[in-house]
Amino acid sequence: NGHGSLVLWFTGLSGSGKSTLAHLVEEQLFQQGWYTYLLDGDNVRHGLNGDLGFSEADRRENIRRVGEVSRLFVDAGVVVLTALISPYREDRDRVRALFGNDDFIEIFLDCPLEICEQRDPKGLYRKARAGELPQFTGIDSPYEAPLAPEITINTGLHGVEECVARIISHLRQHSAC
Ligand code: GGZ
Repeated sequence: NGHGSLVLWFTGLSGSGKSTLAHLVEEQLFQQGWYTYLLDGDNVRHGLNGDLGFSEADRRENIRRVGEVSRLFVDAGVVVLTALISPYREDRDRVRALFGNDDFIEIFLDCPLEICEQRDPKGLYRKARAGELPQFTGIDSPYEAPLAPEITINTGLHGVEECVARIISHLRQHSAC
């Protein structure tokens, strides 16, 4: 698009680092002078998507809405960062289709389930394993890894600062931001 705004679409399991990395990347882009906005699954689910749960249909609607909202922000010239599990490939690809070729950057946080589960910052995996949290992604609900994401980072192997640097460097190389 004309003003250089775009979407950085983070996808990955719970605990893979989406919110953490999206926050830090946003900070850097903001310091570089971009208007930025972070749509975090956790927050969006309290307001806009407060009516949605974690069934397949609700997750798909969650992604669809955040995709449409992202488009509005990009139209307004904002760099949008989204941090949603977004487990279904088809839904992510449908969002991608809302944007120009260079305006949608899918960032796959490829972190082994075992590591996400070890981190378990909110104790959700433990609950899911105990059967207290049904339909938990990676346990009894699917996650479909992207086939051709613009960026893949194994957040189990690299520290936070290195992950941020890799994303920023990709954007520079593609003179995206
Ligand atoms: C996955 C769940 C679930 C279930 C609650 N499955 O790590 P978190 O806690 O802070 O982030 C997760 C968040 C996932 O919401 P999303 O909107 O990103 O999901 S999706 O894209 O699939 O629509 C997790 C918490 O909500 N959470 N129950 N059953 N994550």
